[in-house]
Amino acid sequence: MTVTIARENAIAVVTVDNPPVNALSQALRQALVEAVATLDADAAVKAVVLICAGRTFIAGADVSEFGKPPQPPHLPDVVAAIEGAKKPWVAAIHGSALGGGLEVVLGCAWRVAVPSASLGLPEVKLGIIPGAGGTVRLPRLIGAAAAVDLVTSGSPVGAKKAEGLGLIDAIIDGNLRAGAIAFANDIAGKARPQPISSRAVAPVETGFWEGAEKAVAARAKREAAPLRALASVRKASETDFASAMAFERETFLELRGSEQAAALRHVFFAERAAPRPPELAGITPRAIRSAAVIGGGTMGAGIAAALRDAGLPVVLIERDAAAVERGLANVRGIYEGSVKRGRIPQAVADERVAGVIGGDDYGLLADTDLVIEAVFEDLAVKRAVFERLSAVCRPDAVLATNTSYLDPDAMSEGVSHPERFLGLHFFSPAQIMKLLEIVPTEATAPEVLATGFALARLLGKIPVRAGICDGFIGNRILKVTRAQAERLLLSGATPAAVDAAMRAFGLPMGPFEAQDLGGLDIAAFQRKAARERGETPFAPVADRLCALERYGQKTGGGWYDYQPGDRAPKPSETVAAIIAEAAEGRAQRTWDEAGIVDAILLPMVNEATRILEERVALRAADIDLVKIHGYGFPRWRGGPMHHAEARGLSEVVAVLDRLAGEGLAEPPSDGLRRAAEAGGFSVLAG
Ligand code: T1G
Repeated sequence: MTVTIARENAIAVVTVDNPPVNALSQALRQALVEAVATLDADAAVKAVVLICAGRTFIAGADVSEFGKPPQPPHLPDVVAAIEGAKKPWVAAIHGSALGGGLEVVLGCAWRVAVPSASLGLPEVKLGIIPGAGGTVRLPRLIGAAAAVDLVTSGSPVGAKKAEGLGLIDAIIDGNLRAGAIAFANDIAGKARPQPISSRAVAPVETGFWEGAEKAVAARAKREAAPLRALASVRKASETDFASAMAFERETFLELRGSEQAAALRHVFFAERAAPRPPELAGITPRAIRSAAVIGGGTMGAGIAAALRDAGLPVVLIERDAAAVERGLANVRGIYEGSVKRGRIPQAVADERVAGVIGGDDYGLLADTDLVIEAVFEDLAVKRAVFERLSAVCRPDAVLATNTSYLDPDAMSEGVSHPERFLGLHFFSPAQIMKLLEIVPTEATAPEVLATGFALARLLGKIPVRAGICDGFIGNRILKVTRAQAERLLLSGATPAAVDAAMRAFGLPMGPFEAQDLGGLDIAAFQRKAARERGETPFAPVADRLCALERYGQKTGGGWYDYQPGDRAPKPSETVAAIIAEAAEGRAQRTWDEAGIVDAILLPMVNEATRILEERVALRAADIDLVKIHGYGFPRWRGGPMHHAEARGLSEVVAVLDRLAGEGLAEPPSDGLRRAAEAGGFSVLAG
């Protein structure tokens, strides 16, 4: 890390260089305080430009320091030193000024940025609030309403919007350093603006805070930080600067040590590790300039939209003209929905739809870089598709299957140049769900695997490397969860009680509601295939429901009954009778919420540990990402594996042993026992 001071006549340029994102490490904080003292003592310096080397301005406090006691100089003191400097400091922003980076900017007398810059206070996404004056100076500079939006959403604003808010003073076109020096020369002779800390917050209209609290609570749901951030902005608007700073700091330090902050930090680092499997270090991916999707159903259309949203031209192939038209209609439907929800303007939707060419001629793919198959989940059908692709696509074209359950190794047998084949398992709706399970076969070349990860980055998805097994990572765990949920029904729980408990835990919906939404027939199809393989999937009630063609919402009934046109689940007497019959002779017990969550969550962790031991997943944190980004597991709990470690794996083993003793769960795996002895899952990772 370096902080260098250069002189451009009367202007001093302080350049911060702390790769990769100029995070405010203790050493950098110290160097900034020293730079203030040095330049205050230099009479020839009339103004100071603060600029950063590398790809971005200061991206915030150093998150890797969060688990340790804060070291002086603390960031509020650094910001105060800059604000109190004898010479006016000009922040010159490129890339992102985030968190503590924006707080440093607020300590400067002036602020300029390039057009592509962004500024934000993302702390709430880490389960904390700004801790160096962000909630106190920001409302003093841009008003309470704009400050509330920035602080409680954690979302950055672009330079143009920032200028409109008064968050920056000017946008610098062209070279930032030269532009900022020119700006500094200009202001050097002018009266210095009143320090933000000594300004008052413009009054808000009656009822503003009550309205803001309602809106933030609705958006934050169970996450604590957004409402605490709102309280800090309100305090800053209603009290003096020093009292508000003390309130903010106290709140920041309290949240910094919270379970939610630890969980969100875990996810932050997990999301940055997953896209970099060690085996791909130094491997260059193949270029992806064009793509095609085979199959225009829900998944195929969703994948086509995800590719279009990333700017790729797309060919959508179906078996005949009518099917092509249906596929294109599915793509149009996706974009019409986005326009209706206000996600994108009509013109953007039109442009994206226009970028999808439909056809039933595989010859259209002669020069396509990437082809993703999303046809019916049948090995023979898929093999036929890849035989046709092998005959027309370039030998270096990457061919991928979106299969959820079939074996990509078996599928690759019909593929020419099998090194260019892999699994890319999208989650529905593919244009929205962030998770992409990337499944190499034994033959997949490293640069082709790297191409899968490069595609994920291009699509803005979270990639997780998955080994081959039935259901890879996510769906393999889902099968265990569904079987476990039925075990609870046969021992006295009801679908409504199980769903309510899992929703109270933080899931978007419980296992039975979810099946009714997605359809019970899909899993029934998988169980049929499993039974043909000689397996014995446990689903006594689901089997009965499917025999009655109770597939869920789409048939007016599944685990619940539904009134026509009403998606609200109603407890079903038919289902209760089937459960009672299936439970005949089984021990019954009462279930409270905590007991239900244990009986669902801990077997999930147990199966995830087996997945880790079998190297189907590279690391426990990857499994957390699969559950969070593929199945809605609450991010603020960090994922099942983080949650289990935070609870204590020895306790997890003890509870599972107890449930197993009652025949309500599989006993803990050897791996889980080893991880419990070692105090964490890292003992199992490769
Ligand atoms: N601290 C430490 N390391 C960080 C970091 C940070 N704040 N941000 C990123 N990294 C690392 C990351 O782990 C990765 O490391 C590399 O930089 C590239 O990251 C007092 C308390 C800035 C938009 O929340 O949003 O300030 O894996 O892959 O896609 O009030 O990183 O390469 O070894 O994400 O170009 C507030 C978090 C902190 C910003 C760049 N700041 N970072 O995205 O690269 S709390 C944040 C980001 C705070 C104050 C409070 C993004 C980015 P490695 P990357 P990117």
